[in-house]
Amino acid sequence: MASEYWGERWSACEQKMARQFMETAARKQSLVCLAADRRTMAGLFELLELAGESLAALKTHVDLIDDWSPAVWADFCAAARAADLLIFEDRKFADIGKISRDQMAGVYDIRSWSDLVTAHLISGPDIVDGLQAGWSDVDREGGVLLLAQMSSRGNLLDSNYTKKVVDIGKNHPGVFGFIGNGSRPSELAELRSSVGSAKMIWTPGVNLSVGDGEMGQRYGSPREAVLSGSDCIIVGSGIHRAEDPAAAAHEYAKASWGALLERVS
Ligand code: S5P
Repeated sequence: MASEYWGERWSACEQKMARQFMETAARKQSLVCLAADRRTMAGLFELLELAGESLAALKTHVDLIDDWSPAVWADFCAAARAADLLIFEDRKFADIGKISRDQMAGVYDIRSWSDLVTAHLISGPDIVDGLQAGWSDVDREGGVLLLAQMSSRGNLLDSNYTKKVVDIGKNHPGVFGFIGNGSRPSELAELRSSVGSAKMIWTPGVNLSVGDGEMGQRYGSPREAVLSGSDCIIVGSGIHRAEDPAAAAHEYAKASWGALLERVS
């Protein structure tokens, strides 16, 4: 069933986790990854409860939660899994390989519950091996999303840097895919053409109200992002700050799924 919706992405992208994401997305008719940027555990549980059925994945920033504890976090991750969601910790690792491996452990023990993490490739390709070693240390598997572009204004990830990240990442089995900038559909389309079909591109900087956000964030339309080659829209404040997060999540699901059907048709 997922194969008919995803077209060439399904046939080219054989990684287990990518297939799992595409199947969940097809079942829920949504390409939405919620950026669950709330600062209390109660706020996170509430979001999951309200928006869960419209989501295809869940993105966390574990270090911004004021009342974090390992036990409550374990319950939260269990609730996310019960809602059939991959858990994506947006840690944006950037250190040398062996330190990144150790940073997967520590207080938050990211390796034990994350399916996906983000990393910058600024320190070189060993960071991917370090993160993969982190998951192996606890007999788990995971995938790395490399930041190839960013949505924030004035960022230093120019097209030359993007190209180098893609060249290294696209043939690395530990790389699940790339973060592309949803606020600039033309840049996203260029990214897709250099990545090819075999890796995911996930996209922050999308909102149903296009334009500038807070502190340099920029937004483009979810539909255009998907038509330009994005496989997943990462939506934060568009959902968690909406008056009715459930209705907002549903709107983003509809827009993103409709765009996938349009892209594949
Ligand atoms: O370039 C980026 C990369 C990421 S992962 N720009 C981003 O905004 N993000 C993340 O996406 C950011 O950390 C936040 O969690 C989310 C966007 O949130 P929003 O409220 O602006 O939709």
